[in-house]
Amino acid sequence: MQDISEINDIAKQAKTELEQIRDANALEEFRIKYLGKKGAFTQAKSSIGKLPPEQRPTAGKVINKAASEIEQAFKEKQKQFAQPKSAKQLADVTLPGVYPPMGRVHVITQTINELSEIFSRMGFEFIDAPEVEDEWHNFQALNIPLEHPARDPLDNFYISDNILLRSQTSTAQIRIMEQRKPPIRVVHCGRVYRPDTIDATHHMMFHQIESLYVDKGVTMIDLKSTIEQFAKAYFGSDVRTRLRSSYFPFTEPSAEVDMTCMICHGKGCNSCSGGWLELGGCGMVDPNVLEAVGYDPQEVSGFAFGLGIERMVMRRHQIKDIRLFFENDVRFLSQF
Ligand code: FA5
Repeated sequence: MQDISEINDIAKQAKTELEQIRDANALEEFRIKYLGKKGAFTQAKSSIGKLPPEQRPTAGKVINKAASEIEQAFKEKQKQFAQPKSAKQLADVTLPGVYPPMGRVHVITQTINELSEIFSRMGFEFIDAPEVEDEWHNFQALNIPLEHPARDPLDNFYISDNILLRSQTSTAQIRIMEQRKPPIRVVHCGRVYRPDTIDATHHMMFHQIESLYVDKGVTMIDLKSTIEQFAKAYFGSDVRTRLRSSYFPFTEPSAEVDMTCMICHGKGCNSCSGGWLELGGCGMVDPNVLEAVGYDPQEVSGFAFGLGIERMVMRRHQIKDIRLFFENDVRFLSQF
């Protein structure tokens, strides 16, 4: 070493090289080159004695400082390439435990579980049904004829000519009626698919709950009281429901189910329509549907309803945007 500036150059070079190191072998080569017995810093230290006496104290300080900085940076890098400890080394029972972050059941699944409990208490059986359907179950059997606009390929997710992702859980009505004879009292929850434009209240994939009750002498009163009981059990005893006349091809008469707004309690506010919010559709099973599955409409009658599950959860928790359910943001999901 000729003078102190040389040590600064070595330190700078060492830093640059260290930053570029990507594996343990290169790190070892670095150690030998700079920090080993014959390394640049060791040699610089031993050549202090060759400097003029007045420069030696300053040179010693500069070398020690640079060497210790590089040593520190070297140790940090070493940690990156450290081999994992053996199971024996890790088995120190005196160490505090490390808890993995806990997952949780998605709020929609939680809701489906809750709906299952509510409807079980009311005597309904939970059933399963496929999401990939044929046109018979999604349309024809539900009294939706070939020329009906609801069958437009642009309004559905067709997989092939006759097969599509179901657009409504009403398919479950047909599935169960084909398998069983009345009395039938069932509920089905699941995903449905529609190429709707996504916004705060619409999604292309969402969940519905479908209910079907077929027996001798089932009337609109059974329908109305079942919906009312369910709404009170899920939303709270102060909630009221109403049926508003409507049209669905598979029910006659048909109605929209409305519930009182949970913000203004039916008085009317800017979150609802005159104190009411739509929950879904319902009606008495159309005789054509009963005939399609081989039932005699003179002998039995039934009611059915289908409600949007995301919209229900949004009402209950005052969630403003349906997209939150599907974005997997744990800050949202961990609240439920
Ligand atoms: C139906 O799907 C009928 N199958 C309901 C029915 C069942 C009527 C049995 C009669 C008898 P509708 O298309 O209105 O009806 O959908 C029902 C509910 O699903 C709506 O009220 C709404 O809550 C929800 N829904 C509809 N489209 C969307 C969407 N794009 N995103 C989120 N929820 C939706």
